[in-house]
Amino acid sequence: MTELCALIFDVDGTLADTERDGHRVAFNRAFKEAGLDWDWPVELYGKLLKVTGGKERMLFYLDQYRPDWQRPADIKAFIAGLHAAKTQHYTQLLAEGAIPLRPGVKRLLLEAREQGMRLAIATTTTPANVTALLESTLGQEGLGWFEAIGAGDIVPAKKPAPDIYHYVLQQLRLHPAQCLAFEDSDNGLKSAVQAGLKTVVTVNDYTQNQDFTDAILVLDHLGNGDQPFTVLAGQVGWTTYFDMSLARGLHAKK
Ligand code: XBP
Ligand code: MG
Repeated sequence: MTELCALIFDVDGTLADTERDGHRVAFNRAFKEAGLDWDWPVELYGKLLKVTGGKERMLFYLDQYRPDWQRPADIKAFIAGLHAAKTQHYTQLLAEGAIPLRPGVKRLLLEAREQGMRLAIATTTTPANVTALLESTLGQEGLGWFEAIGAGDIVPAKKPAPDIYHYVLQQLRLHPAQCLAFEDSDNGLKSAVQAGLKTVVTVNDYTQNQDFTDAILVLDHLGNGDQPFTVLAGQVGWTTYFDMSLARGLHAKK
């Protein structure tokens, strides 16, 4: 039987609930600062999340919701500048401690490290955002816990394409069968499953009604000893929180 060697985590929505109170707020600040009349309320942002990647999301917004907005000649450069400002606002928010890790994330990372499990990240978000989140929640050394970090534009096709997982697997020099992935969205799940990874989903407010048929387990969150998870799909036995023994059990399942 293939041994479980690594856990690969998505970032936004999985490690932390970053979208509503982090990315969305940062986008709106950047829009305001640039003198734009664009504004993304909580509900609209849920619809925009269909498109992964901040730059891609802004272009989608213009196409779908602001077709009459007069575009500058170099729209790509304009969006890139706006996105750089958004990243500044987002990393600032995180440095202020605005967004904590989701329940059970730090506990699982610590247990995995203790057992010599390799850790990696596969995300659509900008690398600076990953650094800001890990440093603000795990401290300066947090980034070093992850042996491979696949993020942002390092691959041309973002999730739901499997490219970012292919990249991370290559960095780790592991086969998909040796790893377990953690995601929170249908786009993320598609990406991981297409790369051949067994995937655990922890849902959030934006993703709870999406289709997670291909996940091996769907939970509300990873849980803790004093904060049991709710199983939305899949089998966990008597466990009330996600630990390495559950990870190994799921990985071994046919
Ligand atoms: C996350 C995203 C990201 C963030 C914004 O998707 O879609 O685009 O919302 O990040 P996933 P940037 O969790 O599936 O990786 O603005 O830095 O692109
Ligand atoms: Mg996500």
